[in-house]
Amino acid sequence: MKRILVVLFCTGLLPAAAWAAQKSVTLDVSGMTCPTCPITIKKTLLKQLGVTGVTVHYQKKELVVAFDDAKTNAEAITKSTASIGFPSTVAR
Ligand SMILES: [Cu+2]
Repeated sequence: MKRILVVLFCTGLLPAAAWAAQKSVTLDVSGMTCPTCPITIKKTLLKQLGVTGVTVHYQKKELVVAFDDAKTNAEAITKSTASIGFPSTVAR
């Protein structure tokens, strides 16, 4: 009986793992006022679980954040930038 439960548990998890995908989100960060701001933001985000890459477009005050959607999401990323003083919104 125990064995059957384990098998069900494992097969239940497999599809989620297989579908975990790299996604990216573009964020407007109007608070980036000098060239060192993005460096701070980038450092913080790259320490966050699931974030795999950060590209900064300082001129446009935009960040493109690549992440693993099984581990994090756009909301967690915007919260993270806000926690260090850079509120951000998802760009449309
Ligand atoms: Cu700055």
